[in-house]
Amino acid sequence: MSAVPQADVAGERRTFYEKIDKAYVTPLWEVLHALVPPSPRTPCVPHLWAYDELRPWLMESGRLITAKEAVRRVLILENPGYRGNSAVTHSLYAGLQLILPGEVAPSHRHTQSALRFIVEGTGAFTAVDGERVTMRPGDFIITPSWTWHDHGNPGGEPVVWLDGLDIPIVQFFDAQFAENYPTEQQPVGRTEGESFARFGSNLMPLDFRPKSRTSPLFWYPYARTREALAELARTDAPHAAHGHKMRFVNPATGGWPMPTIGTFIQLLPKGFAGVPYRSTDGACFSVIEGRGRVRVGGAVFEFGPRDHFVVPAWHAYSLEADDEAVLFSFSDRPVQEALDLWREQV
Ligand code: 1HN
Repeated sequence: MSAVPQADVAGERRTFYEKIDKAYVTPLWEVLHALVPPSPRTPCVPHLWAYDELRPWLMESGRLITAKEAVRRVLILENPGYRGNSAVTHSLYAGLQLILPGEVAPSHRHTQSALRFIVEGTGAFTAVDGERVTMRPGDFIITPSWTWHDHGNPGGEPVVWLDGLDIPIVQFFDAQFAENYPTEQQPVGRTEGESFARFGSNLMPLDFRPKSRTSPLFWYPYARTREALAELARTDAPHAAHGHKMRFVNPATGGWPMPTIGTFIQLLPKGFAGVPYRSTDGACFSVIEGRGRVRVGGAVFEFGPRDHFVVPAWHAYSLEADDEAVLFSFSDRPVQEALDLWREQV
């Protein structure tokens, strides 16, 4: 039995907290429940960005600023539950980048890893460490950490792609470095397709030894991806939640293309109605083909080609397709797996 009445205890505690607070000390028992919740808590919420709404704003940004002045002309897909943080999930960044005919996005490098998933238009290129690749819708391209990269559009139409970066992860570790290349465009030292010839045909040079965890293959063309999906769909029964889902691989290691970001492609057969699924890696999706809907957290988001949506960590979601649909997605799964944190529930 306490000799002190409860009201006084509350007052005494407050006085105590104020006293120690001045010395940057704070009691664990007031925050313990929030620090170690029984299941994942995220500030992020599910959301869908309809391309029909975003496209006019992308084109408007094209009139307001050049790619050169902007450095990168991007509209960030910012999670509605996590405004002001330039993040689509708690750990990842997403944005839609526009490059107009004749424009150049100047060369630079940074420790953040990036992916491009081409949404609209053909004829722009991205250059990675001296090799250019022409972007086509559905192509998945990586810009490994600390590689020089610039983009250009010598073609005749606007080109839009989804950028996915590990910015919040690198920020968390305070490990950001960046620098500009001395000239606007880096010199082209290799012919287009060299990396693909070396690493894109289930072959690699005999003495190749990976120097990093990032894939030496930086272009995963949609033509190949689509073929693989079609064959899988022809021969396999779909997974109850995912339909026909594959992960992109680093051909030199069998691991993920990048150490911080996992990337996926899935085909939902016409009429598919998936069972609910959740995992600890929240994901950002880009719709390539088909129409359907995603049910998540009591909401229903109808999707069609070029729409983007986010499913936060440990939010059960289910996918449905009216016609055959293809979805690209990316998440922080490689990081969680490396740290033995990743869990899923079907
Ligand atoms: C970046 O370098 C690119 O190279 C795109 O296209 C988006 C967002 C934040 C920081 C660097 C690019 C970026 C970025």
